[in-house]
Amino acid sequence: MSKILKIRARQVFDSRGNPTIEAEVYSKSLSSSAICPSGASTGTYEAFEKRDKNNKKYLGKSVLTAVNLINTKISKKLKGFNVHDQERIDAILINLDGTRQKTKLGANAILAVSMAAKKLSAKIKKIPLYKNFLVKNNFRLPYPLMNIINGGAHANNGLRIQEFMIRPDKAKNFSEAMRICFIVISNLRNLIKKKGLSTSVGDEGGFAPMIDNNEQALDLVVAAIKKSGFKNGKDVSICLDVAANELFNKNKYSIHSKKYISVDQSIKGYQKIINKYKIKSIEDPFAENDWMSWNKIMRSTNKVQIVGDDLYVTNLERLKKGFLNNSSNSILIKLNQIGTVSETLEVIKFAQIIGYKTIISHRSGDSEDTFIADLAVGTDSNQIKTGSLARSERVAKYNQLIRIEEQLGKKARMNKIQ
Ligand code: 2PG
Ligand code: MG
Repeated sequence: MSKILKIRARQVFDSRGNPTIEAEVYSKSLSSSAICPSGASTGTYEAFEKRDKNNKKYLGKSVLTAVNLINTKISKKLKGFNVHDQERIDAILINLDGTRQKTKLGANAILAVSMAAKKLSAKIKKIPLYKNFLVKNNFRLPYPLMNIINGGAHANNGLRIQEFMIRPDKAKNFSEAMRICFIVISNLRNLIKKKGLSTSVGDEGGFAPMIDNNEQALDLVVAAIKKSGFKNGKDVSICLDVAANELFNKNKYSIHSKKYISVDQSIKGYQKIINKYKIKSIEDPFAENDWMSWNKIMRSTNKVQIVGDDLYVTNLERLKKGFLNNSSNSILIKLNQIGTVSETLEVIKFAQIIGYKTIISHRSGDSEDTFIADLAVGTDSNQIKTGSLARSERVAKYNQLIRIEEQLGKKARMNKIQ
């Protein structure tokens, strides 16, 4: 009943229209499938995404070799194993690959199988997926970090900062959090329209108006919050993902304008916008190898959530290094940065032990798969970052959280931000 019978994979497409992998794990009578996401602003230390670089039919982007590896090698190896033993399954996949960054099989192949196994295990146990992770009772819902203006590598408007997000800090429950975000986004749409700018959206569903000045974007967000009748910094907070890897050159950064300036000047720029716009969270303020600057910004503020994404790449070794260096107080979690469900859970557990906030995240190339919504609840993560209230691959995760809240009924509670 719980034994893996076979695994089948297919090439499907992600939200940017690029090929990606769907794996389906079968037991005797049931099966579950999962789709691997894909990033654009990727960190150097992320696990490897395997693509058929030489297959010109898909401009080098197909994943047919990885699909074939699942259908042959991986399926053969995992046949007969207990699907509830996730750690064993993941260990076998890691060993079968045998490389540090999962370059042989591809982390995209490995992760699709790992997630599908986790889903099948829940299905066989007849429990919802969120009950099949770390938390066993007292489930809490995460606060949404909604990305409402897109810039950087996710849009072509020239905005330096990649993501301008809102977090409804005063929401008492998840549905209320969604209502607050809905109102702010609706007002933002009107404000952008009034300025004669386009309300078309970027890769993560946030607006991508043709503005190229961070403060102009921040002014728009503040105005939308105000127009909605909320207090910026109290009811709704502004959060940023700078994705500074993309803005780094020879120890200088071009975060605040196109001009490259020193780290100290960049920190001054951060302090200015933190105070002016009451910013509560900054992700990847500096580049992935610039540990000193992370420590500097941590020492320059104690009010702001500093989030490591490309810095940690959901990797335990890098998180330990960051902890010793006092680099941040929070970590972004992306399954495909490390490549298996078990390793992801290890990182979350360690982060929570050292008092870091865990934020579960989508990728800019994502799919209809809602695994991360359940993962956020099942790991007691404080926040979830999964785009705006637009594009079904983003909204699907929020809708799943609404369902989970409904299922939990009176027992449902929100996580804690502070
Ligand atoms: C990020 C992510 C998700 P990408 O930088 O946090 O928003 O983007 O998937 O392109 O790395
Ligand atoms: Mg990021």
